[in-house]
Amino acid sequence: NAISKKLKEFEMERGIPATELGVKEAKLAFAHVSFSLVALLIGGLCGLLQTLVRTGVIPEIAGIGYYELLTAHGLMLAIVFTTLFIFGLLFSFLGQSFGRFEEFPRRLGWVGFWLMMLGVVLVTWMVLAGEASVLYTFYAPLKAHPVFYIGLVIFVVGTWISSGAMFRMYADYKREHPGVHPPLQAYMSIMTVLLWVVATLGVAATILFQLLPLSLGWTDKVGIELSRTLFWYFGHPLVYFWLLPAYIVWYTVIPKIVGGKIFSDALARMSFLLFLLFSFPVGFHHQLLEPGISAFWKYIQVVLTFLVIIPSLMTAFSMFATFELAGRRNGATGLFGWIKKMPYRDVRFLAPFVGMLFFIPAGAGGVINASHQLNIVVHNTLWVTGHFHITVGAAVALTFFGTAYWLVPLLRGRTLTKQLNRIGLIQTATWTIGMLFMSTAMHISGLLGNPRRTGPAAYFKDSLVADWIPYHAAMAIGGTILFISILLFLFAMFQLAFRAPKGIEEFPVAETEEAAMQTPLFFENWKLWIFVTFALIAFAYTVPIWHMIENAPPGAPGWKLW
Ligand code: HAS
Ligand code: CU
Repeated sequence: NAISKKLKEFEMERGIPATELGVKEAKLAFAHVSFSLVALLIGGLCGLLQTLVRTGVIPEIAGIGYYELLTAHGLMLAIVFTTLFIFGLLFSFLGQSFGRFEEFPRRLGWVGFWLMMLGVVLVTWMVLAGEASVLYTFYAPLKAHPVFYIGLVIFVVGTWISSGAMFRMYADYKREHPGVHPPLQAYMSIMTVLLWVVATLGVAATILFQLLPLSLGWTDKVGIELSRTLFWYFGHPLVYFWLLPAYIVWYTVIPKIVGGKIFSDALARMSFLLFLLFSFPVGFHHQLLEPGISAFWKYIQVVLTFLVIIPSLMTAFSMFATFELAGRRNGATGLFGWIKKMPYRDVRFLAPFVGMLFFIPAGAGGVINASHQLNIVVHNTLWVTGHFHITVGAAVALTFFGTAYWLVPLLRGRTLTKQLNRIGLIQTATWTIGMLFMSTAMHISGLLGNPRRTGPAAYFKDSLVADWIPYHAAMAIGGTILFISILLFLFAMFQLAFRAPKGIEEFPVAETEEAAMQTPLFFENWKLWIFVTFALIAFAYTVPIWHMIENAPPGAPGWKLW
């Protein structure tokens, strides 16, 4: 047809593929991205409905109340939307880096995709049927239907198979190019999936050995502290699994869009390496207020938490450097002259940039959370909900939105038009306003003691907590604006996938600045880094987990609270 003919001509002319991504690779990536958008729609709708139910604007319908909606909201957005979008994006990065995939890894990619879909269907079915109102953390001793856990396992196995496909491609490239650094985007993508695979070992352990047997009735008690510890061993690196793909875009795509270069290849690789090393031994910062873990081990993991902030600070530094150098190339002067030179009218830049702005207070909030004394004030309040809506819900989500505006047309052989770019700008603005309303209200009312994950309660009318009511109104308003933003986004994506004019969208990848130093080859020493990663995990977890098992209370029966 016309488009492939045009592509062919283009390829002939330049002697290279029109885009490094072949048609088959694009199909695989688009399958992931398009289903991630379905999850975004369902998850966003459930988010809006749970706010309205909690605020008392609407009643629960057909037995689907606050906890069912909140569970679906969390799972659909935090797990399904993110993971599918990320795998689609990483397959695109690998296609761009390595060219066409071999038949075998591409097949694996499809097997992984379909297993993920099967897992999602089982999990969603159970949640909507009211069999698994356990929220996205499915904490013990809450007990869901076995099919819920089986769905989760199938989903995770799917991701492992897709990750295997990626490892295979990376290894093939390294074998064929000895002594060379694989492209930066490929290195970062592999680091991201490696982080995911190591992290999911923990959650797989608690599901397979604790929660599923409990749910099937094979055991009648569950060790709560151990289960939560295995969950957070996964749960913290999970947040970096969301963040790192956004960072790949910040490091490698944004410089191109602002007309600059990647500040430093070595710095970028090193920050990702540090994420691998320090993402795992920090899960206790989610359990600071739980008994059964000694203060010493909490302290150790808090120190390590402060270490894992460093690669984010490196990223901030690198972004400022990129912006300033690009600005100066375009004639900016002075310390802040670059601010006037950025392409704010390009959604591919604006959305991720607003995400970066959100990430400044979001990161500061994380540092507050990690400080034990302050955690006592904020733990289990809406403050934490505010924190993760400006991390994953703003910094990461906005980056993914901005990315989708070039990725979706690229995968579909179409181009981003002026009008759709303008819709993108409006959509970014609505997301920003909605999120400002919602997350500010969450942070403040959290400080006033407003608990998270608590259904509509009669005590709201109590004069003691009447202060919270205006904040709930602000959250409902913010949530509504956010949902409108999602609808705008999905409209634009539909147009970009099926209606926009055909053509070749550029895959924006920046070049690197003239390097002050060469990237050291030991960054490629995977055996060493995986060893150090597991050594740090063993250091931070062996003794406290041993204490948990040795001093374990008899265990708790599973509970179904709904
Ligand atoms: Fe967090 C709870 C600590 C980062 C997500 N976090 C959560 C939960 C989620 C989450 C989902 O220590 C709730 C889990 C649950 O359901 O219970 N978090 C941290 C720390 C960081 C952090 C120390 N979190 C994230 C990221 C997330 C995320 C990233 C998702 C993507 N978090 C915690 C703690 C808790 C917690 C406790 C438990 C709370 C409790 O009690 O339950 C750090 O990684 C943050 C480092 C980030 C920075 C910011 C760097 C800034 C950059 C932007 C530069 C801007 C530019 C633009 C260049 C230091 C890179 C400039 C332009 C101009 C014009 C100025
Ligand atoms: Cu964490």
